[in-house]
Amino acid sequence: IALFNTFVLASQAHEKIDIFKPDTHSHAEFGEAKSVRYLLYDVNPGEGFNLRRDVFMRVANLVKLLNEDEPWVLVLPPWGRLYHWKSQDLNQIKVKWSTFFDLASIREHIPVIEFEDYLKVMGEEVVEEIYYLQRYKEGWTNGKWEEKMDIRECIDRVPYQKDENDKWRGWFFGYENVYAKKFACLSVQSEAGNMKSFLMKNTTSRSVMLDRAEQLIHGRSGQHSTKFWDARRSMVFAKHLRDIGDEFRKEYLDSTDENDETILSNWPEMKKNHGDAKGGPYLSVHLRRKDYLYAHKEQVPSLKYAAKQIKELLKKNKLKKVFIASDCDENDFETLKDGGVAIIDQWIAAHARHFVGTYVSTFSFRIQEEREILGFDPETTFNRLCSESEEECEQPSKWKIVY
Ligand code: GFB
Repeated sequence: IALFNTFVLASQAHEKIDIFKPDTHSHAEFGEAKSVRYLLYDVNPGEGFNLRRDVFMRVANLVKLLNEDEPWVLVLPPWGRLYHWKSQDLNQIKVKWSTFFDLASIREHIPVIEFEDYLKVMGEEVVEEIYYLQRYKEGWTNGKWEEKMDIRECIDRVPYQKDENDKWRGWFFGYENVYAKKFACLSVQSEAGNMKSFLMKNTTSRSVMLDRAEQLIHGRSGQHSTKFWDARRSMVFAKHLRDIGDEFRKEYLDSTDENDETILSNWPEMKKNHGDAKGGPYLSVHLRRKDYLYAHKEQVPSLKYAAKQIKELLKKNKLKKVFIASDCDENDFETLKDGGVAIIDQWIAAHARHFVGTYVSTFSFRIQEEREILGFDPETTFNRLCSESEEECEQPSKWKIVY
Protein backbone atom coordinates (compact mmCIF):
# COMPACT_ATOMS: atom_id res chain seq x y z
CA ILE A 1 0.00 0.00 0.00
CA ALA A 2 2.87 2.33 0.87
CA LEU A 3 4.37 1.79 -2.54
CA PHE A 4 1.13 2.36 -4.34
CA ASN A 5 0.44 5.61 -2.52
CA THR A 6 3.92 6.87 -3.16
CA PHE A 7 3.45 6.16 -6.79
CA VAL A 8 0.16 7.99 -6.99
CA LEU A 9 1.63 11.02 -5.23
CA ALA A 10 4.65 10.96 -7.48
CA SER A 11 2.49 10.84 -10.54
CA GLN A 12 1.98 14.16 -12.22
CA ALA A 13 -0.37 12.68 -14.73
CA HIS A 14 -4.05 13.45 -14.52
CA GLU A 15 -5.23 10.11 -15.77
CA LYS A 16 -4.81 6.89 -13.89
CA ILE A 17 -1.92 4.83 -15.18
CA ASP A 18 -1.84 1.12 -14.50
CA ILE A 19 1.47 -0.21 -13.29
CA PHE A 20 0.45 -3.25 -11.36
CA LYS A 21 -2.45 -4.77 -9.59
CA PRO A 22 -2.01 -3.46 -6.05
CA ASP A 23 -3.61 -6.54 -4.55
CA THR A 24 -1.21 -9.04 -6.08
CA HIS A 25 1.95 -7.61 -4.54
CA SER A 26 2.70 -7.44 -0.88
CA HIS A 27 3.75 -3.83 -0.74
CA ALA A 28 3.27 -3.75 3.00
CA GLU A 29 6.63 -5.52 3.18
CA PHE A 30 8.47 -2.28 2.45
CA GLY A 31 8.66 -0.91 6.00
CA GLU A 32 8.86 2.78 5.27
CA ALA A 33 7.65 4.32 2.06
CA LYS A 34 10.40 4.57 -0.53
CA SER A 35 9.77 6.43 -3.72
CA VAL A 36 9.30 4.45 -6.83
CA ARG A 37 12.22 4.29 -9.23
CA TYR A 38 12.06 3.46 -12.92
CA LEU A 39 14.29 1.10 -14.86
CA LEU A 40 14.45 1.53 -18.62
CA TYR A 41 16.41 -0.53 -21.10
CA ASP A 42 17.11 -0.96 -24.79
CA VAL A 43 18.76 -3.62 -26.93
CA ASN A 44 21.28 -3.60 -29.78
CA PRO A 45 19.30 -2.22 -32.76
CA GLY A 46 20.20 -5.22 -34.94
CA GLU A 47 18.46 -7.78 -32.74
CA GLY A 48 15.17 -9.33 -33.74
CA PHE A 49 11.90 -9.60 -31.85
CA ASN A 50 12.46 -12.95 -30.22
CA LEU A 51 15.92 -12.23 -28.88
CA ARG A 52 14.44 -9.03 -27.45
CA ARG A 53 11.87 -11.13 -25.63
CA ASP A 54 14.72 -13.05 -24.06
CA VAL A 55 16.42 -9.82 -22.94
CA PHE A 56 13.10 -8.72 -21.42
CA MET A 57 13.15 -11.84 -19.24
CA ARG A 58 16.63 -11.03 -17.94
CA VAL A 59 15.74 -7.42 -17.11
CA ALA A 60 12.35 -8.44 -15.69
CA ASN A 61 14.03 -10.77 -13.24
CA LEU A 62 16.40 -7.97 -12.22
CA VAL A 63 13.36 -5.83 -11.45
CA LYS A 64 11.85 -8.74 -9.54
CA LEU A 65 14.98 -8.88 -7.36
CA LEU A 66 15.08 -5.09 -6.89
CA ASN A 67 11.50 -5.16 -5.66
CA GLU A 68 12.55 -7.38 -2.77
CA ASP A 69 14.18 -4.24 -1.33
CA GLU A 70 12.98 -1.17 -3.21
CA PRO A 71 9.97 -0.34 -5.37
CA TRP A 72 11.15 -0.33 -8.99
CA VAL A 73 8.96 -0.24 -12.09
CA LEU A 74 10.16 -1.57 -15.44
CA VAL A 75 9.52 0.79 -18.35
CA LEU A 76 8.74 -1.27 -21.44
CA PRO A 77 10.81 -0.15 -24.44
CA PRO A 78 8.50 0.69 -27.36
CA TRP A 79 8.94 -1.55 -30.38
CA GLY A 80 10.17 -0.07 -33.62
CA ARG A 81 12.74 0.11 -36.38
CA LEU A 82 13.13 -3.67 -36.30
CA TYR A 83 15.32 -4.94 -39.08
CA HIS A 84 12.85 -7.70 -39.96
CA TRP A 85 9.78 -5.49 -40.12
CA LYS A 86 9.75 -4.71 -43.79
CA SER A 87 6.22 -3.47 -44.50
CA GLN A 88 6.74 0.07 -45.76
CA ASP A 89 3.14 1.21 -45.58
CA LEU A 90 2.77 0.74 -41.83
CA ASN A 91 3.89 3.15 -39.18
CA GLN A 92 5.98 0.79 -37.10
CA ILE A 93 7.68 2.88 -34.45
CA LYS A 94 6.62 3.78 -30.92
CA VAL A 95 4.63 0.55 -30.85
CA LYS A 96 3.31 -0.21 -27.39
CA TRP A 97 3.85 -3.55 -25.66
CA SER A 98 0.08 -3.95 -25.33
CA THR A 99 -0.03 -4.32 -29.13
CA PHE A 100 1.65 -7.70 -28.70
CA PHE A 101 1.41 -8.78 -25.06
CA ASP A 102 -1.13 -8.95 -22.28
CA LEU A 103 0.18 -6.46 -19.74
CA ALA A 104 -2.09 -7.70 -16.96
CA SER A 105 -0.28 -11.05 -17.19
CA ILE A 106 3.16 -9.44 -17.12
CA ARG A 107 2.06 -7.43 -14.08
CA GLU A 108 1.44 -10.68 -12.24
CA HIS A 109 5.23 -11.01 -12.36
CA ILE A 110 6.59 -7.45 -11.97
CA PRO A 111 5.37 -3.83 -12.10
CA VAL A 112 5.63 -2.51 -15.65
CA ILE A 113 4.60 0.66 -17.44
CA GLU A 114 4.55 1.71 -21.09
CA PHE A 115 7.14 4.34 -22.08
CA GLU A 116 4.42 6.84 -22.97
CA ASP A 117 2.95 6.55 -19.49
CA TYR A 118 6.40 6.84 -17.94
CA LEU A 119 6.84 10.20 -19.69
CA LYS A 120 3.53 11.36 -18.25
CA VAL A 121 4.53 10.28 -14.77
CA MET A 122 7.87 12.11 -15.02
CA GLY A 123 6.07 15.19 -16.32
CA GLU A 124 9.12 15.86 -18.47
CA GLU A 125 10.60 14.00 -21.43
CA VAL A 126 13.64 12.91 -19.52
CA VAL A 127 15.68 9.87 -18.60
CA GLU A 128 17.89 10.77 -15.70
CA GLU A 129 20.84 8.45 -16.20
CA ILE A 130 21.94 6.16 -19.00
CA TYR A 131 24.50 3.41 -18.70
CA TYR A 132 25.62 2.05 -22.04
CA LEU A 133 26.68 -1.52 -21.35
CA GLN A 134 29.76 -2.74 -23.13
CA ARG A 135 32.34 -5.50 -22.88
CA TYR A 136 35.75 -5.16 -21.24
CA LYS A 137 38.33 -3.85 -23.69
CA GLU A 138 40.89 -6.38 -22.49
CA GLY A 139 38.43 -9.29 -22.85
CA TRP A 140 38.23 -12.04 -20.26
CA THR A 141 41.30 -12.11 -18.05
CA ASN A 142 42.94 -15.57 -18.16
CA GLY A 143 40.07 -16.64 -20.37
CA LYS A 144 37.97 -16.98 -17.23
CA TRP A 145 34.49 -15.59 -16.65
CA GLU A 146 34.28 -13.49 -13.53
CA GLU A 147 31.43 -11.24 -12.49
CA LYS A 148 32.44 -7.57 -12.61
CA MET A 149 31.33 -4.10 -13.68
CA ASP A 150 33.21 -0.80 -13.96
CA ILE A 151 32.54 2.63 -15.41
CA ARG A 152 34.99 2.83 -18.30
CA GLU A 153 35.69 4.90 -21.36
CA CYS A 154 33.37 4.03 -24.20
CA ILE A 155 34.93 1.45 -26.50
CA ASP A 156 32.77 1.86 -29.58
CA ARG A 157 31.07 4.92 -30.99
CA VAL A 158 27.95 5.37 -28.92
CA PRO A 159 24.59 6.49 -30.31
CA TYR A 160 24.23 9.40 -27.85
CA GLN A 161 25.60 12.93 -28.17
CA LYS A 162 25.58 15.93 -25.89
CA ASP A 163 23.84 18.99 -27.33
CA GLU A 164 24.70 22.63 -26.67
CA ASN A 165 22.58 22.60 -23.50
CA ASP A 166 24.41 19.61 -22.04
CA LYS A 167 21.49 17.33 -22.76
CA TRP A 168 22.25 13.84 -24.05
CA ARG A 169 20.34 13.13 -27.26
CA GLY A 170 19.78 9.73 -28.82
CA TRP A 171 17.20 7.45 -30.40
CA PHE A 172 14.88 7.00 -27.41
CA PHE A 173 12.51 4.79 -29.40
CA GLY A 174 11.67 7.61 -31.81
CA TYR A 175 10.58 10.13 -29.16
CA GLU A 176 12.51 13.09 -30.47
CA ASN A 177 12.29 15.41 -27.49
CA VAL A 178 13.50 12.95 -24.91
CA TYR A 179 16.94 13.60 -23.45
CA ALA A 180 19.14 12.21 -20.72
CA LYS A 181 20.86 14.18 -17.98
CA LYS A 182 23.77 11.86 -17.46
CA PHE A 183 25.51 9.29 -19.63
CA ALA A 184 28.33 6.82 -19.03
CA CYS A 185 29.68 3.60 -20.47
CA LEU A 186 29.70 0.66 -18.12
CA SER A 187 31.84 -2.38 -18.85
CA VAL A 188 30.00 -5.43 -17.60
CA GLN A 189 30.56 -9.11 -17.26
CA SER A 190 27.54 -9.92 -15.22
CA GLU A 191 24.30 -11.76 -14.87
CA ALA A 192 21.33 -9.41 -14.91
CA GLY A 193 20.48 -9.95 -11.23
CA ASN A 194 23.89 -8.71 -10.12
CA MET A 195 23.07 -5.23 -11.44
CA LYS A 196 20.87 -4.90 -8.39
CA SER A 197 23.53 -3.59 -6.03
CA PHE A 198 24.89 -1.21 -8.69
CA LEU A 199 21.42 0.26 -9.18
CA MET A 200 20.73 0.51 -5.46
CA LYS A 201 24.12 1.78 -4.33
CA ASN A 202 25.78 3.57 -7.22
CA THR A 203 22.75 5.42 -8.56
CA THR A 204 20.16 7.58 -6.86
CA SER A 205 18.18 8.96 -9.79
CA ARG A 206 14.52 8.36 -10.15
CA SER A 207 15.06 6.78 -13.56
CA VAL A 208 17.97 4.75 -14.88
CA MET A 209 18.32 3.30 -18.35
CA LEU A 210 20.51 0.35 -19.29
CA ASP A 211 21.20 0.43 -23.00
CA ARG A 212 22.59 -2.66 -24.75
CA ALA A 213 20.96 -4.76 -22.04
CA GLU A 214 21.65 -7.92 -24.06
CA GLN A 215 25.17 -7.71 -22.54
CA LEU A 216 23.66 -9.03 -19.30
CA ILE A 217 23.30 -12.78 -19.14
CA HIS A 218 20.63 -14.91 -17.45
CA GLY A 219 23.12 -16.62 -15.14
CA ARG A 220 21.30 -18.20 -12.23
CA SER A 221 17.95 -17.13 -13.68
CA GLY A 222 18.56 -19.25 -16.77
CA GLN A 223 16.41 -21.84 -18.47
CA HIS A 224 16.80 -24.40 -15.70
CA SER A 225 15.30 -22.06 -13.09
CA THR A 226 11.73 -21.33 -12.12
CA LYS A 227 12.61 -17.61 -12.36
CA PHE A 228 13.20 -17.93 -16.09
CA TRP A 229 9.94 -19.77 -16.61
CA ASP A 230 7.93 -17.40 -14.40
CA ALA A 231 9.08 -14.45 -16.50
CA ARG A 232 8.46 -16.44 -19.68
CA ARG A 233 4.99 -17.54 -18.61
CA SER A 234 4.04 -13.96 -17.79
CA MET A 235 4.68 -12.96 -21.43
CA VAL A 236 1.22 -13.97 -22.60
CA PHE A 237 0.40 -12.82 -26.13
CA ALA A 238 -2.24 -10.09 -26.45
CA LYS A 239 -5.77 -11.44 -26.63
CA HIS A 240 -6.61 -9.73 -29.94
CA LEU A 241 -3.77 -11.67 -31.61
CA ARG A 242 -4.54 -14.99 -29.92
CA ASP A 243 -8.15 -14.58 -31.07
CA ILE A 244 -7.09 -14.23 -34.72
CA GLY A 245 -4.88 -17.31 -34.39
CA ASP A 246 -7.68 -19.28 -32.71
CA GLU A 247 -10.14 -18.28 -35.41
CA PHE A 248 -7.73 -19.51 -38.08
CA ARG A 249 -7.15 -22.79 -36.21
CA LYS A 250 -10.88 -23.39 -35.98
CA GLU A 251 -11.67 -22.50 -39.56
CA TYR A 252 -8.82 -24.19 -41.41
CA LEU A 253 -7.20 -26.67 -39.07
CA ASP A 254 -10.10 -28.24 -37.12
CA SER A 255 -8.37 -27.10 -33.99
CA THR A 256 -10.06 -25.84 -30.81
CA ASP A 257 -8.74 -25.64 -27.27
CA GLU A 258 -11.48 -27.97 -26.01
CA ASN A 259 -10.62 -30.74 -28.46
CA ASP A 260 -6.87 -30.16 -28.30
CA GLU A 261 -6.69 -29.83 -24.51
CA THR A 262 -4.89 -26.52 -24.67
CA ILE A 263 -7.19 -24.36 -22.54
CA LEU A 264 -5.32 -21.47 -20.95
CA SER A 265 -5.78 -20.34 -17.39
CA ASN A 266 -4.25 -17.43 -15.53
CA TRP A 267 -0.52 -18.27 -15.78
CA PRO A 268 0.40 -18.32 -12.06
CA GLU A 269 -2.20 -21.07 -11.57
CA MET A 270 -1.43 -22.95 -14.77
CA LYS A 271 0.75 -26.01 -14.19
CA LYS A 272 0.73 -28.63 -16.93
CA ASN A 273 2.34 -32.02 -17.18
CA HIS A 274 4.12 -33.11 -20.31
CA GLY A 275 1.60 -34.87 -22.48
CA ASP A 276 -1.47 -33.03 -21.10
CA ALA A 277 -1.85 -31.14 -24.37
CA LYS A 278 -2.93 -33.07 -27.43
CA GLY A 279 -2.72 -30.34 -30.04
CA GLY A 280 -4.69 -29.77 -33.23
CA PRO A 281 -4.69 -32.37 -36.03
CA TYR A 282 -1.92 -30.70 -38.03
CA LEU A 283 1.81 -30.56 -38.32
CA SER A 284 3.41 -27.15 -37.83
CA VAL A 285 6.68 -26.09 -39.32
CA HIS A 286 8.77 -22.99 -38.81
CA LEU A 287 10.61 -22.57 -42.05
CA ARG A 288 13.05 -19.70 -41.59
CA ARG A 289 14.41 -18.23 -44.83
CA LYS A 290 15.77 -14.72 -45.58
CA ASP A 291 19.11 -14.10 -43.79
CA TYR A 292 19.26 -17.76 -42.65
CA LEU A 293 19.70 -18.86 -46.23
CA TYR A 294 23.23 -17.48 -46.12
CA ALA A 295 23.87 -17.11 -42.35
CA HIS A 296 23.17 -20.82 -41.72
CA LYS A 297 23.27 -22.30 -45.17
CA GLU A 298 24.78 -25.58 -43.93
CA GLN A 299 21.81 -26.27 -41.66
CA VAL A 300 18.88 -24.81 -43.58
CA PRO A 301 17.20 -27.05 -46.17
CA SER A 302 16.31 -26.24 -49.74
CA LEU A 303 12.55 -25.92 -50.28
CA LYS A 304 12.56 -29.28 -52.01
CA TYR A 305 14.28 -31.02 -49.12
CA ALA A 306 12.02 -29.26 -46.61
CA ALA A 307 9.00 -30.55 -48.54
CA LYS A 308 10.38 -34.09 -48.41
CA GLN A 309 10.78 -33.92 -44.63
CA ILE A 310 7.32 -32.42 -44.20
CA LYS A 311 5.76 -35.24 -46.21
CA GLU A 312 7.54 -37.85 -44.10
CA LEU A 313 6.49 -36.19 -40.86
CA LEU A 314 2.86 -36.04 -41.97
CA LYS A 315 2.93 -39.72 -42.72
CA LYS A 316 4.70 -40.64 -39.50
CA ASN A 317 2.29 -38.63 -37.38
CA LYS A 318 -0.76 -39.71 -39.36
CA LEU A 319 -1.66 -36.11 -40.14
CA LYS A 320 -3.11 -34.59 -43.28
CA LYS A 321 -2.66 -30.87 -42.76
CA VAL A 322 0.40 -28.76 -42.35
CA PHE A 323 0.74 -25.17 -41.14
CA ILE A 324 3.93 -23.50 -42.32
CA ALA A 325 5.11 -20.34 -40.60
CA SER A 326 7.74 -18.61 -42.66
CA ASP A 327 9.43 -15.31 -43.33
CA CYS A 328 9.60 -16.09 -47.02
CA ASP A 329 8.53 -13.20 -49.23
CA GLU A 330 4.86 -12.41 -49.52
CA ASN A 331 2.65 -10.36 -47.35
CA ASP A 332 -1.05 -11.03 -47.44
CA PHE A 333 -1.76 -9.31 -44.20
CA GLU A 334 -2.23 -5.66 -44.83
CA THR A 335 -3.70 -4.35 -41.68
CA LEU A 336 -1.56 -6.11 -39.10
CA LYS A 337 1.83 -5.00 -37.97
CA ASP A 338 4.63 -7.36 -38.95
CA GLY A 339 5.19 -8.22 -35.29
CA GLY A 340 1.49 -9.12 -34.99
CA VAL A 341 1.56 -11.50 -37.95
CA ALA A 342 4.64 -13.20 -36.51
CA ILE A 343 2.90 -13.71 -33.16
CA ILE A 344 -0.17 -15.25 -34.82
CA ASP A 345 2.16 -17.60 -36.72
CA GLN A 346 3.84 -18.60 -33.46
CA TRP A 347 0.52 -19.10 -31.71
CA ILE A 348 -0.83 -21.42 -34.40
CA ALA A 349 2.45 -23.32 -34.65
CA ALA A 350 2.43 -23.77 -30.87
CA HIS A 351 -0.95 -25.57 -30.97
CA ALA A 352 -0.09 -28.29 -33.49
CA ARG A 353 0.13 -31.97 -32.64
CA HIS A 354 3.71 -31.99 -33.85
CA PHE A 355 6.16 -29.13 -34.41
CA VAL A 356 9.37 -28.88 -36.39
CA GLY A 357 11.46 -25.68 -36.42
CA THR A 358 14.61 -24.16 -37.89
CA TYR A 359 18.18 -24.54 -36.61
CA VAL A 360 19.05 -21.98 -33.82
CA SER A 361 16.19 -19.65 -34.64
CA THR A 362 14.98 -17.76 -31.56
CA PHE A 363 11.62 -17.61 -33.34
CA SER A 364 11.49 -21.43 -33.17
CA PHE A 365 12.76 -21.41 -29.55
CA ARG A 366 9.89 -19.17 -28.44
CA ILE A 367 7.42 -21.59 -30.08
CA GLN A 368 9.05 -24.47 -28.20
CA GLU A 369 8.68 -22.61 -24.90
CA GLU A 370 5.03 -21.87 -25.67
CA ARG A 371 4.46 -25.61 -26.20
CA GLU A 372 6.17 -26.41 -22.88
CA ILE A 373 3.78 -23.99 -21.16
CA LEU A 374 0.81 -25.63 -22.90
CA GLY A 375 1.95 -29.08 -21.76
CA PHE A 376 3.03 -30.89 -24.92
CA ASP A 377 5.13 -34.04 -24.91
CA PRO A 378 8.73 -32.75 -25.56
CA GLU A 379 9.11 -35.31 -28.35
CA THR A 380 6.53 -33.36 -30.35
CA THR A 381 8.29 -30.03 -29.73
CA PHE A 382 12.08 -30.10 -29.83
CA ASN A 383 12.56 -30.91 -33.48
CA ARG A 384 14.10 -29.12 -36.40
CA LEU A 385 14.37 -29.43 -40.15
CA CYS A 386 17.65 -30.77 -41.49
CA SER A 387 19.53 -29.69 -44.56
CA GLU A 388 20.53 -32.16 -47.22
CA SER A 389 24.21 -31.43 -46.57
CA GLU A 390 24.19 -32.46 -42.91
CA GLU A 391 25.61 -35.83 -42.07
CA GLU A 392 24.42 -35.70 -38.50
CA CYS A 393 21.40 -33.52 -37.94
CA GLU A 394 21.58 -32.73 -34.26
CA GLN A 395 18.16 -31.97 -32.83
CA PRO A 396 17.53 -29.03 -30.46
CA SER A 397 18.20 -29.38 -26.72
CA LYS A 398 15.13 -30.09 -24.68
CA TRP A 399 14.69 -27.04 -22.45
CA LYS A 400 11.88 -28.31 -20.30
CA ILE A 401 9.62 -26.13 -18.18
CA VAL A 402 10.20 -25.90 -14.43
CA TYR A 403 7.64 -24.64 -11.95
O1 GFB B 1 12.49 -13.29 -34.16
P1 GFB B 1 13.87 -13.36 -34.59
O2 GFB B 1 14.85 -12.68 -33.75
O3 GFB B 1 14.24 -14.86 -34.77
O4 GFB B 1 13.96 -12.70 -36.04
P2 GFB B 1 15.54 -15.58 -35.36
C1 GFB B 1 13.25 -13.15 -37.08
C2 GFB B 1 12.13 -12.18 -37.47
O5 GFB B 1 11.77 -12.50 -38.79
C3 GFB B 1 10.89 -12.37 -36.60
C4 GFB B 1 10.37 -12.63 -38.90
O6 GFB B 1 10.83 -11.55 -35.48
C5 GFB B 1 9.79 -12.06 -37.62
O7 GFB B 1 9.62 -10.68 -37.77
N1 GFB B 1 10.01 -14.05 -39.01
C6 GFB B 1 10.80 -15.14 -38.91
C7 GFB B 1 8.77 -14.49 -39.25
N2 GFB B 1 10.10 -16.27 -39.08
C8 GFB B 1 8.83 -15.90 -39.30
C9 GFB B 1 7.61 -16.61 -39.56
O8 GFB B 1 7.55 -17.83 -39.62
N3 GFB B 1 6.49 -15.88 -39.73
C10 GFB B 1 6.51 -14.52 -39.67
N4 GFB B 1 5.38 -13.87 -39.82
N5 GFB B 1 7.63 -13.81 -39.42
C11 GFB B 1 17.64 -13.92 -35.62
C12 GFB B 1 17.56 -12.43 -35.78
O9 GFB B 1 16.42 -14.44 -36.09
O10 GFB B 1 18.64 -14.49 -36.39
C13 GFB B 1 18.87 -11.73 -35.82
O11 GFB B 1 16.94 -11.90 -34.65
C14 GFB B 1 19.85 -12.42 -36.72
O12 GFB B 1 18.66 -10.41 -36.28
C15 GFB B 1 19.93 -13.90 -36.35
O13 GFB B 1 19.42 -12.27 -38.07
C16 GFB B 1 20.87 -14.65 -37.25
O14 GFB B 1 16.37 -16.13 -34.27
O15 GFB B 1 14.96 -16.53 -36.36
